[in-house]
Amino acid sequence: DSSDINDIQNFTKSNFAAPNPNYYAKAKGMNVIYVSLESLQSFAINYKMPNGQEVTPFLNKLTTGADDTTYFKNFYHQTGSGKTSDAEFMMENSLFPLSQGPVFQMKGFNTYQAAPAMMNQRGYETAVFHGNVKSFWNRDQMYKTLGYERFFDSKYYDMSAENTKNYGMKDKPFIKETLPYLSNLKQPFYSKLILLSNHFPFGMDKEDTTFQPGDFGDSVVDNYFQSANYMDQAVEQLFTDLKKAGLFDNTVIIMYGDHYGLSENHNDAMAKVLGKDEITPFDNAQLQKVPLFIHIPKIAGGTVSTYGGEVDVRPTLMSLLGINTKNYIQFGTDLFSKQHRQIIPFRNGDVITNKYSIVGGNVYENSDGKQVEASLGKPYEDIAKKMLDYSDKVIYGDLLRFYQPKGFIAPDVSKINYNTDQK
Ligand code: GP9
Ligand code: MN
Repeated sequence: DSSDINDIQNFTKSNFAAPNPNYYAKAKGMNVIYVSLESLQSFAINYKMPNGQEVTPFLNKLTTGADDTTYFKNFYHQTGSGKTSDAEFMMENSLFPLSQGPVFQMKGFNTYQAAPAMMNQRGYETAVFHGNVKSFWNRDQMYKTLGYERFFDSKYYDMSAENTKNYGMKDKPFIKETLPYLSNLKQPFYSKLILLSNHFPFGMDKEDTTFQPGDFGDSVVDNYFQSANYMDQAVEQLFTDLKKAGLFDNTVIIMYGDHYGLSENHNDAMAKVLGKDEITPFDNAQLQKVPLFIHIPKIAGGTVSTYGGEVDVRPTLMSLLGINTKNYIQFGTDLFSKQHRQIIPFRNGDVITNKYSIVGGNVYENSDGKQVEASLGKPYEDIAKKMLDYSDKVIYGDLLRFYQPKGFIAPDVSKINYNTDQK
């Protein structure tokens, strides 16, 4: 009931991680672009094919700090069955997705205090770009609820046969057609680009790539490298285009892999990819790492080893923008904060910390994968369970109806209409 919200607020407030002064407000007033890299997993970053070719040469450069970019190498996806949309949900709300069913579809009419609404009330224009029909994952409803003013879906793109594959636009034509829309937004803007090419079952049309697929005896795994490489090129193009458009130096760019692309069904081939005898449950847990890159203009980057998950991104971004979220109901903490909590709950009950991976009730040391006493995991499992339970209460009880952070202005959903301004 509504009294639960007080307990939950006390919990999230007491777990708030004070911002790091070296990062706080360093991107105040800047544009924001999220880029969902689809199923890119961290193993592909800096991976070399047996013939020596890098799969993601552009992203690999970013891991060295190129273009003022910070790379989080111990970052995990926390999605459930809502896949891409679950990742989006975490990024904008810092709440967990549900253990049963996609929250975008099941709770599209709830009250949220989401990032698009927070930015919109601060004078930001807010927009999503995605080359698929707007109803997929109930996005057209949920985006309104989250406060997005504009949704550039497939209607805005040239969805001809050569431009599309699988769910929709290929990444290169998508980026190309997005740039004019993006540069015409009123600045500052808060936006997100959802890529599609690196999606199961992967692989590219012949004319779109010269990258040689893998030879690991599993066509899904083999083709994964090809679409990851194609996406890497598309992202490089995005960076080049943003520079040309004069946007790069006043825009924070957050790029993330939304969830795994290669399930446990592909473990035989993955063992070959990683040069291991087999993929153990511990290895499989590490394969849930997805890359997180944050370009912050004029802030030196590089690779950091902080442990975190998708739920941590919103508090991180808000700190960069100089927005205090202490009074928000959120379950993540700022990845740049010295107080960042390195406990990552997953919807299947597993938990990863900076020290341990707790997988199926067994506890392993992250450093060497050695199994240790199960009781060592208990305190982390308890905290993780509490976080998930509280988040579920918020969502199932629609509890944000009863709590509004000071200064937050709820979006006027009745004023949002994605049908009016077509290209
Ligand atoms: C569909 C795209 C892919 O629009 O976001 O969704 P996924 O299957 O990865 O959840
Ligand atoms: Mn996805």
